[in-house]
Amino acid sequence: MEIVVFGAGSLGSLVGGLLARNHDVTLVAREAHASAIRESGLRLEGAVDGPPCVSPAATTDGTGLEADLVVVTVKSFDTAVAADRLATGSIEAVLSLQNGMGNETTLATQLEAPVLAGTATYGAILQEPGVVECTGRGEIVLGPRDGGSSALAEQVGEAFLAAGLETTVADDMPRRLWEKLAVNAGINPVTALTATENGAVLAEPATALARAATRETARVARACDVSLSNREALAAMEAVAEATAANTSSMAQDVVAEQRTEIDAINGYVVERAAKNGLEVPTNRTLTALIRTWERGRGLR
Ligand code: KPL
Repeated sequence: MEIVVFGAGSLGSLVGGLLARNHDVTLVAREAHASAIRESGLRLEGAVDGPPCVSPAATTDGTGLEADLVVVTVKSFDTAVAADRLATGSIEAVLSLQNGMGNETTLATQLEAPVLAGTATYGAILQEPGVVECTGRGEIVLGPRDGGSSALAEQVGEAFLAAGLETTVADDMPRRLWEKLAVNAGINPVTALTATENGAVLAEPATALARAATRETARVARACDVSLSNREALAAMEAVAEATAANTSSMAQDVVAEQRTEIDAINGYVVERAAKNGLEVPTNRTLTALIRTWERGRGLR
């Protein structure tokens, strides 16, 4: 398959690097990362099996691309721009592997190709341009964005499995996306605000805060007709925090790098949907306000 990974930061570089062992992969990345890959290839470190060096193509220009599959891994606030660029090319299928809600709808509105939804709990860090480290083996779940099954989802799932990525093809992606949102709503802002690793949310005092954010998210999911109990959401959040205990969440990485976070598409989305359904979500509201205040203080919004 000809595969483009659009937004090759940490997760995109890990996924793209592994897929490059069996497929013709192009990474759309920032200038320094793209030129390091063009010069010396991409080095895969940490919890990955197989040869450590791969040679995908790398570019900074996301326009006019041709691909059988585009894996979109940009931050949620860049999805509309990514979709605009992708619309100038020729693409057979798209998979969103992003945090937060609303990404698939943005892509599907602007592109003619079928859009699959996906979630990922792999831990990855871009150590330096041209070097990505897998800091924790997680799972990728993907499937049609409205639920159900499709031959395309099966084909993409097989390619991911063959690349050594733990992958499940699911027929209930709307529910899976809410479950992942509940995981991220609990882990990401709490670890970002306290400069801790994911495992911190398993112990007091952070656990009460993370659990409250996750429970509120499950309640909003149910108000949106998605069957997600508090118990299921909490079990998912705790399982991810345990499996990735030593990892730094993407939002904590953003804060360290003084970059804009995905708060709007995670806790901000929960607050928005709660308001539409007449629900109070005080913990998500507080976490959203704190992260937005931090972003404003650094001129990031
Ligand atoms: O998705 C993640 C993130 O960091 O954004 C988790 C699952 C919390 C893994 O770190």
